[in-house]
Amino acid sequence: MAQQPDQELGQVLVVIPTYNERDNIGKIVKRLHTALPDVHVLVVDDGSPDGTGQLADEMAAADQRVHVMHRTEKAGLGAAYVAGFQWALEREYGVVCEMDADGSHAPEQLHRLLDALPQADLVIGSRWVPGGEVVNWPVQREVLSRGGSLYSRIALGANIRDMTGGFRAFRADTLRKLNLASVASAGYCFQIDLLWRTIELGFRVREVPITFREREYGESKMSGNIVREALIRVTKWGLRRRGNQLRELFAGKRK
Ligand SMILES: Nc1nc2c(ncn2[C@@H]2O[C@H](COP(=O)(O)OP(=O)(O)O)[C@@H](O)[C@H]2O)c(=O)[nH]1
Ligand SMILES: [Mg+2]
Repeated sequence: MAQQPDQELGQVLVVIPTYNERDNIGKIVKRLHTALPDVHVLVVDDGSPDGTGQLADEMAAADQRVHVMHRTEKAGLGAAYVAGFQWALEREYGVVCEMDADGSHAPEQLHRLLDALPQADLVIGSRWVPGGEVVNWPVQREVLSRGGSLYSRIALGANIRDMTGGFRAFRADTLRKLNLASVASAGYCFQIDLLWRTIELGFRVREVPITFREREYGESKMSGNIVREALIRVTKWGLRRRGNQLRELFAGKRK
């Protein structure tokens, strides 16, 4: 099993956003460091009322590989990741990963993503490619996830199966080009937003199969507002893309 993707790519940081994940955060970081002892972790906590932030502070005090960012209020997964990525890009990390705190993404499979990164600029841990799977997920969540990916694929014309997955490895140099300061997607739409920016800039995106497992402890933060945000934004991006295609077509005809 690879410790690092490639010495050339540099130090790996895994950003873990948390909101009320007290029962999960210790376990997940322990599993991560058992699988990949050299990676660093940044927990981005939005002032969890259940004390996740304090627990993360205790973990950081005992382990130099663990860092914590405290934010004052629950502002969505997207905002937490943007802040975490900016923190990473101000430091010497060569690879920046996304992973949920709740155990849905297996740290033992992170090496699959890292192993593929030498041939890519972004690697997505994918539920919907051959070899990928979901375990214990309620059927309505599977329908929502598959449907969301399919709709986004058609609207954006992107050849990616799992557009909404949150188990990812970016080269830091890819993230630097994505204009993170302009990302306004708050919820899970953030995942589509970043992927779309990456594709539009012509970066290489690869999917590797993962097993996604529904959480055992704590609660999902998925909501109707999050779904609506994604639907509206993806539709807007898709229409803009079609508009650009039409403009190019007419410009070509006039020549
Ligand atoms: N910092 C922060 N983390 C969040 C927020 N919403 C969700 N998360 C974290 O994002 C990850 C995925 O969220 P989860 O609720 O499990 O979503 P689901 O897997 O789609 O049901 C977990 O680690 C959550 O704690 C938020 O508003 N702020
Ligand atoms: Mg989850």
